Amino acid sequence: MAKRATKSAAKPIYVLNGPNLNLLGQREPEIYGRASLADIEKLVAARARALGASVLCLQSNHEGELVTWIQEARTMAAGVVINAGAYSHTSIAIHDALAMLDIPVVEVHISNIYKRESFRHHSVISSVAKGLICGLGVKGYELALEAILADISK
Ligand code: DHK
Repeated sequence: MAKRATKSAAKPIYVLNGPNLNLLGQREPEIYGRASLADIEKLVAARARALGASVLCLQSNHEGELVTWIQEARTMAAGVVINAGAYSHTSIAIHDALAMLDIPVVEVHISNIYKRESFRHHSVISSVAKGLICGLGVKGYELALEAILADISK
């Protein structure tokens, strides 16, 4: 049991959000809901604290910055929750960076991408994620965090 606590508490879970997610709450609320990114980050941090873990929440509209944080996660993070926004559908660079990780990665989408335009139906990063949560709104971030903590406690 002591080992479990140390494992999850030692390094934060990175919670990475990609382009346009800084405007959550204002952006197409009928699709993405009314919670702001700050609300989500507070929610996830509180859930992590309750579970004896911590998170580092980062958002960028720039692909390269996300790649840099994913590379950093190789040594600095215990796991990665990622909503890469539109880059999920296009970014081989983010795919390749995630492929280098040997920590659990869970992909999150607030909306159900399969109920939307066909260009959103394929994610190029799902193949390098442990799992994918989509369509469950902001709850998806908490569920992803829980899945990672369960995985690293095994
Ligand atoms: C967020 C985005 O910004 C879109 O580009 C994706 C995703 C869906 C979401 O549902 O969180 O297609």
